[in-house]
Amino acid sequence: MNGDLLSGLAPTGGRELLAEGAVVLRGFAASEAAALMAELDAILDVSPFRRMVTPGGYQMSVAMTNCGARGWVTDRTGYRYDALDPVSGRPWPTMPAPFRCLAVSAADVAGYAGFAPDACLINRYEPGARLSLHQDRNERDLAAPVVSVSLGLPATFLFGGPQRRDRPRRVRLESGDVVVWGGPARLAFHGIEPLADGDHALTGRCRINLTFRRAL
Ligand code: MD3
Ligand code: FE
Repeated sequence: MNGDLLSGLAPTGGRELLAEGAVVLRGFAASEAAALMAELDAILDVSPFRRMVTPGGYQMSVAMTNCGARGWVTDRTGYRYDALDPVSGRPWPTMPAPFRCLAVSAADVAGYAGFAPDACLINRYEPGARLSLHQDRNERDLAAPVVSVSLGLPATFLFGGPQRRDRPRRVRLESGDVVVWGGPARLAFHGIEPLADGDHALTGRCRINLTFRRAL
């Protein structure tokens, strides 16, 4: 799995090895970004962005929604994947084919053939919104990677280690960048610094991040 990337060879062809198991594909989604935003509009008609509440009782600054057979939700009772959107009371919108194809091909390029995402968490950052350091461990199969797609305003991603205390590296993610997180990077602590204000032709005054996961 992940042969040449894990063996320490120099990255080639736009693949940039951030750490063992973390592969950046700069601009991989750039040519499809507008099509992805059009699909997002249809998702939002059914399951709009909402700011969820953490188990600790804080409202998140990032607004979220989902598409796919499962969606990630948080409320006072905890974090989980759910087949139903608690706002609409209906299933999450189907994962559009252009979303799925992009995620599967990015995973394939990074060495994860056969990635079968069943959940896509969609995050919206407005100026000042941030995501504090956390691990993603609500997924049943931690051998499957997570694929993230950045759209709109740039952000500073914080990439830490396996322990919360590990000092994070700062990585700038721009519109069209795709990152595949697997192997030892899958359980790394990570976050997003408060979004700087700006205006982007694709999204206006926000950043959108799609994360594709195998939840079940
Ligand atoms: C590394 N999202 O949704 S994407 C998240 O930009 C999340 O919205 C951030 O962290 C965002 O959980 C960062 C990059 C990312 C996503 C998931 C990961 C990196 C990851 C899971 C494991 C390790
Ligand atoms: Fe995360």
